[in-house]
Amino acid sequence: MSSSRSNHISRRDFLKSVSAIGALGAISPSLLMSGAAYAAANGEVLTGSHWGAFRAEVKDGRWVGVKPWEGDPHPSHQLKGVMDSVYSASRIKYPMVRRAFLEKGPGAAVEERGAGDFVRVSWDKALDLVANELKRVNKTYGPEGVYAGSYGWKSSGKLHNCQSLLRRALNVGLNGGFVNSTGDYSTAASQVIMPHVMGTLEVYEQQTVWPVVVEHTDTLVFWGADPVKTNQISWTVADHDTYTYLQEFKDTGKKVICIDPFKTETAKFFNAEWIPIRPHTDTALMLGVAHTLYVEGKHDADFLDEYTFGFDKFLPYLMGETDGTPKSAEWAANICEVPAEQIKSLANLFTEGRTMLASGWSIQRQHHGEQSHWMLVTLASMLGQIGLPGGGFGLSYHYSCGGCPSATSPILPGITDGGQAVEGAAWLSNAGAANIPVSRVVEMLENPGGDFDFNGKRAKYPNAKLAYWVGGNPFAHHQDRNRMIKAWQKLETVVVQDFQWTATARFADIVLPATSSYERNDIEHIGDYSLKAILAMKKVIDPVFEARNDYDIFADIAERLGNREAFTEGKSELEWIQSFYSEAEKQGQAQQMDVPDFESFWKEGVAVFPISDEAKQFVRYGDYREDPLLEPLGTPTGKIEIYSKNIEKMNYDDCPPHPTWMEPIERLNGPGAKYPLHINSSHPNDRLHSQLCGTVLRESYAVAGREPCVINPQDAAARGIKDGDVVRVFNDRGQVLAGAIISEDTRPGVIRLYEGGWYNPVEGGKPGSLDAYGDVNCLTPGLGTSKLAQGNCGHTGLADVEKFTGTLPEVTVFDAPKGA
Ligand code: PGD
Ligand code: PGD
Ligand code: 6MO
Repeated sequence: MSSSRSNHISRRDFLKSVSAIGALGAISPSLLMSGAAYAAANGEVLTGSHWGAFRAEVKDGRWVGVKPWEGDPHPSHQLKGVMDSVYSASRIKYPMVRRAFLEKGPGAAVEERGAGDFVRVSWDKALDLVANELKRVNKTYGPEGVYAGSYGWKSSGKLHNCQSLLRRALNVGLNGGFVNSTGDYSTAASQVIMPHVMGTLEVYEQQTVWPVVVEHTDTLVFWGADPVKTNQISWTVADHDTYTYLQEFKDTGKKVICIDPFKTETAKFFNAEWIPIRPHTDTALMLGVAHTLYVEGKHDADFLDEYTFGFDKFLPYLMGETDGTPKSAEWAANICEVPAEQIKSLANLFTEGRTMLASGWSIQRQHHGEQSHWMLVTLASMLGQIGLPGGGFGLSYHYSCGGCPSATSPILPGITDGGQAVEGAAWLSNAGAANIPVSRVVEMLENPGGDFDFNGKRAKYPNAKLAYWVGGNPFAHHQDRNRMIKAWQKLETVVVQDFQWTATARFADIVLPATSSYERNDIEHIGDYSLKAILAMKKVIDPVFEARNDYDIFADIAERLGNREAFTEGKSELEWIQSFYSEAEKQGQAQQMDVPDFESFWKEGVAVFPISDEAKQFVRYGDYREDPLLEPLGTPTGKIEIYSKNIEKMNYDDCPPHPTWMEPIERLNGPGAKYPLHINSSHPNDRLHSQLCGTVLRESYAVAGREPCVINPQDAAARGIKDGDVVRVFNDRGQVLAGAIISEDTRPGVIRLYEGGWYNPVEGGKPGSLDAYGDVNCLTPGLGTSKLAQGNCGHTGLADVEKFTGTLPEVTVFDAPKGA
């Protein structure tokens, strides 16, 4: 989960302005009555979501058409799925309770979770059950009994942020008595290591802007990054401006290299040089390039001297003096399967002109994932171009249109969860009584009271007995599904609030139907980085079936816990939206920006902000390069840390104090590899994680009704698999069915099965069951990246594949459970 830090307003800033917000208590009655805030029965409504801003066409109260906002230069093809998600068969219609739970109480027949036996109840009954359970668990097990670290890609919008709303309700209702989570599944390893190395997060920060890259970069390297695919969506409302610049770069005819086991959309778009690296060996390849630079005297010794710390401690490792193994091109070639000659020519090419090393995040979402981005920074330091126009490295060109110049725009605050901003990571809050690294949730359930390490600290796993999940799908996003199913049985109560019958909802005891973001009003930025506009996310249609807004659900729960007023602060939906807008307006006025008043804005639906010439020239680390003494980095030495004394002090066996090649627990052709194929579980081109998997979009990509699995022709031939066959992908952790696509797009030894396919166990609830649709996380391992970051290793894992010859199980997961 990943808000651009530039978008964040800390709670402190927010509180400073509370008096101003208070002053807008008097909202003009004409506005509240104008109908602008209510879904129109007929006509067109401008609104937006992760997929961009769009106009929804409404007929007789039904959403019937969608067309992109005129300001979107490259609308996502997923928009039609967005519309379909509202009416899809997988929609949750009513509050539902698992029968055994309803009849026998919390903890009853937990092994039946996932079997789909639900009973419809009234909203009142459901809310009473939830509130009573929260109280009971809090009273019985104390402030660490409720897990509300609920993670996931919820919907855009500054008010209907269901995760903040959940924690806000528990803050006011249980006095903060709940367990929270830290970090995210996207960049867990990088966001912990980068502050040690660069003094800042990197992953959610503005890049050297695209106009500078287009003009100055000679070689653009996408290292495990597919910006054409992943920039379709944003954390706020996608602007899609990157696509214009990708085209501009392409038009220059300059060199683009894609280092990736898969021939990506980006590689195809640029007709790039494709280096089909063996997965999980990027650190070795980088070391091979670094070694070549050093032995050929092509490294920038002056840059290393002036701007970095600890190269002298890293060098003996690079040269093999500390471990007897020089990290030569030949050494690297043996590991990463890129020929030594090619590694050497990369070293030459990178020094010949301006080189931008643009990395995605898959290479840190793997075992020892901390090392790859640390080594990337080290390599960029040896090239000496950090802080020069078009040179250096970037960790966010592929995400939410990072690198698009930022407009002169005010920043919207949003609903708060009641915690304080965390020092050094202002996008997190310290709400809650305890905290775990987000992807350690299964370990927490397995090992309450057990120790865990995290970034230099040691803490104990809390004893959580109730989990409340909103806006996320852990039965899609978490690894090692079968291990997870067993761990889930330790919970006495599971509450899930969603608008889709996800696998997570199916594994719940109490299921509450939420509205989609198209059934309520909200406000959001367009462009995480470009901040190019503020959008009124207007309600398109009235809530379907018995769906209710998360806000109203939590207000009712807060009331049952005794504190509705503290939750709502007496404000209506529109009053909240106006309060956020007015705060932005005030900022804008203080900085001489031209910000329309709220009434005009809401009527217009969007306020677009100008982009200055200065913003189009931004060079990341330009100021540091210019004056390293006056503009030091936020690291202990004020420099780029190739060696970290802080990490040295932690003394972790799995994260040494300088970037190091470390064997992951399993990798293709690695020592002791038990299975012959690597599973590439990258992000889907046709949906957002699991979102929209239950929509018409699936018709365009499913193979034999299942999630597609791309297999190289050599691997397919060796197993007698043909295009369109149903295959079984399996390892010791699980087994899934998928539909085969035979293609050279994936290198030999690597199969691709996107993350986010809906988990459809043939025997619901039973660990080890065959998954009929294709949830890749049945196959991936659940361990942490290292003691430092404890991130997820979603991209790690080996398996085998065979043609499926048994009786084909039906795919049932895209319909609601029986009777629901
Ligand atoms: P989504 O499918 O987006 O996945 O995991 P995440 O849990 O974010 O789930 C969001 C859920 O929120 C959906 O079920 C949606 O219906 C629901 N929702 C949306 N809006 C609302 C709302 O307003 N209210 C409520 N109540 N619910 C709402 C994503 C995670 O997966 C991420 S970010 C990454 S980077 C990881 N990637 C990988 C990977 O690369 N490889 C593997 N193997 N595994 C991964 N898992 C991670
Ligand atoms: P992935 O697709 O997982 O995306 O952004 P991230 O960069 O993590 O991986 C990018 C590329 O890395 C893929 O082409 C994959 O083949 C390659 N790769 C995998 N393993 C290796 C390896 O070991 N070495 C090398 N060199 N390459 C490797 C994810 C980002 O995308 C995130 S976190 C989120 S939450 C968003 N999710 C989506 C989404 O679900 N769908 C779309 N369309 N767009 C998204 N954008 C965001
Ligand atoms: Mo992510």
